[in-house]
Amino acid sequence: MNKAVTARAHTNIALIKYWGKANAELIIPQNSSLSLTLEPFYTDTTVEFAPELTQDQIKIDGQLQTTMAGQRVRTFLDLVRQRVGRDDFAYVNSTNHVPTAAGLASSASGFAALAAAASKAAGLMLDRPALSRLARRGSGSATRSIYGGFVEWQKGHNDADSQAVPFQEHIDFDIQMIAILLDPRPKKIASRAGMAQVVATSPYYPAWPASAEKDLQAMKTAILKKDLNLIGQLAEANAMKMHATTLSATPPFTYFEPETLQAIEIVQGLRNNGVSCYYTMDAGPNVKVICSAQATPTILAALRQHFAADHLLVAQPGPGISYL
Ligand code: 2P0
Repeated sequence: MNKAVTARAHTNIALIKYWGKANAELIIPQNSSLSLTLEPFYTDTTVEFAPELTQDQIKIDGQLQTTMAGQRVRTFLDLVRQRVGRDDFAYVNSTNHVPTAAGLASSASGFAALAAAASKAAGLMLDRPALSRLARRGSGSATRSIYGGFVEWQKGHNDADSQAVPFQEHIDFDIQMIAILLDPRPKKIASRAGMAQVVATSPYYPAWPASAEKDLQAMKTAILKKDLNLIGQLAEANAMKMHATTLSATPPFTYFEPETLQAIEIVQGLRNNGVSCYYTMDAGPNVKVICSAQATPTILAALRQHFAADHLLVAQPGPGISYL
């Protein structure tokens, strides 16, 4: 019997970025990455297979999907159907509690929740490593959203070994993030296209995976030492190395907007005044500040002088996948 299954997945922000694929079909990355899963940014997705349907019916945030976002979901459902040998279609209803496509990685929570809900609705009982590998086929960053806390995506070599592992699920030191929403519009160059262009054309790209692997090892040590300053320094430098590859691509591009630099200057100014805070950025103009809960009121006060209060979102370490 068909049953509706609902899963919740939180988004994650990488401290060591995934940037570039070794295999585009299987989404095997060129480098391992490490992220922090965040509360309260999540996606709830319900999947129900239904014999009466003649095609998948996909709703995201209440909107019936007919274009590209819908196609990625359909392709993902095909993969699930193939695994269990069924050919019926499904209702998918997904609600993002994350600003979609604004650089807060709604594809991470979206495909992680879809992997969990669709596989269970189809009758597959997957453990977390298998769920992580399945989520990876939807979107690389979704691989990590199966787990809470600090999560490492071990790049592996193939479909069977490229998966996330929890590095530290329960964090017992003070770390959080402030996301500065600079631009709520969907981003101009999707991360998928951006990273492909960089891998194909940037003469600087080969330096990236090598440098990221070193950063990852240093980051793991910094986390184990609960050294927030070192975590922040490493994350900031790693993010800027990633962004340097976009300027060296042909044609060159950047995710920076004028306000991005303004936000970075505020963070640097606070730091010069003894406030411990660091920035990271993904494939969009938004800046995320890595800091302690203790320093957050001071940082928010400085940011509010330039940015609207409702564009400043505070996030704490969040949990892994759950079924509702
Ligand atoms: C990350 N990003 O590690 C990196 C840093 C953006 C910059 O993972 O093509 O949407 O679906 O695998 O996962 C965003 O890329 O790309 C991303 P696909 P995805 O978080």
